[in-house]
Parts: sequence; structure tokens; C-alpha cells
Amino acid sequence: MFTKEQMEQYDRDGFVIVEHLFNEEEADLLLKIASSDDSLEGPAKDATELDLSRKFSAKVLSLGDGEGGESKFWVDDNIGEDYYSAIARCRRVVDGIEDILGGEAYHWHHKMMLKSARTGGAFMWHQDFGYWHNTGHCLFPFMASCMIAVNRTTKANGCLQVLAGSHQIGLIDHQRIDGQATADPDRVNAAVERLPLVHLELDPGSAVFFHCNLLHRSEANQSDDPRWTLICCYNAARNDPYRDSHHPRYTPLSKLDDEQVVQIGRRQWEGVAT
Ligand SMILES: O=C(O)CCC(=O)C(=O)O
Repeated sequence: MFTKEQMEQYDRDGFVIVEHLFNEEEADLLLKIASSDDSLEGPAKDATELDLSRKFSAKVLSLGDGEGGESKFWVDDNIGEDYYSAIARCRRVVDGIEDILGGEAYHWHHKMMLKSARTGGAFMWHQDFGYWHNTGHCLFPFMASCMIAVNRTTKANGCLQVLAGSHQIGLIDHQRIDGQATADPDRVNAAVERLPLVHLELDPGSAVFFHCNLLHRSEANQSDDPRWTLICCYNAARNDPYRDSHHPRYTPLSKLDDEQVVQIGRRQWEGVAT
């Protein structure tokens, strides 16, 4: 799916942006379905209280953000029949992930980052592999994510920020700060001095594919606009965890074609709207 130039960019920077990966109708369905989804509104459970050795499914979780705010997200380790799952199974996403992982990928989890207007909290600098290698018992950093903008992400509403090329540093030590797994500040500061900081301002339906060792963060949302993103995360089939946790072991992922994905979205929205 990715061109030679996109692959070179991914290898160099640790991420690649695909503008309008999802077209207007698909992005609009995602926004409408998410905005009317009661399960995203439920009371958030403190993510640090989870028993990570046990399986769990869809939940709204929250973490402190080190600044007195609350960072809320909904996460599901399972693939269902719904539109979010359809997007996580979509060829456009999974083929891209398989290109960058260099082989078959399977679903790790997908999550809706719920950064509400005025109240959505920050995320501190971290690498996803900084916690997945522990909570998921994965040996190799053969993991990657695709983040899709649900509404427009901007500097003002706390878009994702990345340090281009930081995936090449390798795994940095992480410590828990206010519930969040946070990369060693000393190394982060050194990386910030040396690497370009990129703010990922994206239109709805646009996406960024990124490496599990890419350093990223986001600021609290002080704007009047929500900043919601759907992040679909994957592990390489050849990186099956060496021990059980709540994360899924290797399970083949059956991909969906574009038309199947949009049909699932239309059906779900019709069900909601009638
Ligand atoms: O949504 C964000 O701003 C950050 C998300 C993130 O860093 C993560 O889920 O690992």
C-alpha cells in the first residue's frame, strides 16, 4: 500500500501521514457514530486500578495528566461487528501497518481518545512500547498504530506531537507519573534538543501511522472544540507475547474491503438515527 517514498519517510521519521485516508462520508459516519455513542460517555474507571493480568473488553478509562487534568479514553481489546472495529479491520489501515511491520499483523486494541473541549487532559512524553513491552509481554518493538482524526486536530485542541526520528533511539526507561507511563525526562530533554518536533494537525478522516518507539505527547485541550481520535494498534504476528496478559495473543485478523467498511458504518448509523 505504501509507496517507496512513504516507506523511506516512515523509516527515517517513525511516522507517515496519510491525508484523507477515510473519505468525507466515512469520516462523517465516524464522527456521527462516536458523538452519539453512549458507551463513550460512561463514567471513567481509573486505568491504574486495572488488573493487567486479566482479559478485559471495552471500557472508558482515565489517567491523571501530571497537571491536575484527566485524560480519558475508551479502549477495546476485541474486534466486534461495529464501525470502530470495521475501521480497525480495514485493508487501508491493516495493509499499511503490515507494510511498516514487514509482515502479518494482528489487532492489539483500538481506542477512542476523548479529549473534550476545555477539560481534556494532556499526555506526557512516552513511547507506546514503553508500556506494551511490560503490560503485553512483547519481546520485539514490532508494533505500530494508526491514529485517525475524528474531528479536526489542531495545536489549540491538543493535537498529537511527535519527535521525528525518535523511534531510532530504541526503548527508553519509563516511570509512572500520575498514572501515565512516562519516558525518562532526561533522555526526552536530550531528544527534544536534537530532533524536530512535529504537531500533527489533521483533518477528519486523515491518519498517521506511527512506530511503537516514537516519542509522542499532547497538551491539554483548552479550546472550545473536542479532539477525538481513533487509534488502532497492532502487533506483528511473529511477535506473539511470550506470556498471557489482558492483551490478545496472535489471532488472525480478517481484513475488510472499503465497501464493507462503509456499509457497516451506514447500517450502524441508520440503527442509531432511527
Ligand atoms: O491522544 C493523545 O493525545 C495521546 C495518545 C497516546 O499517546 C496513546 O494512546 O499512547
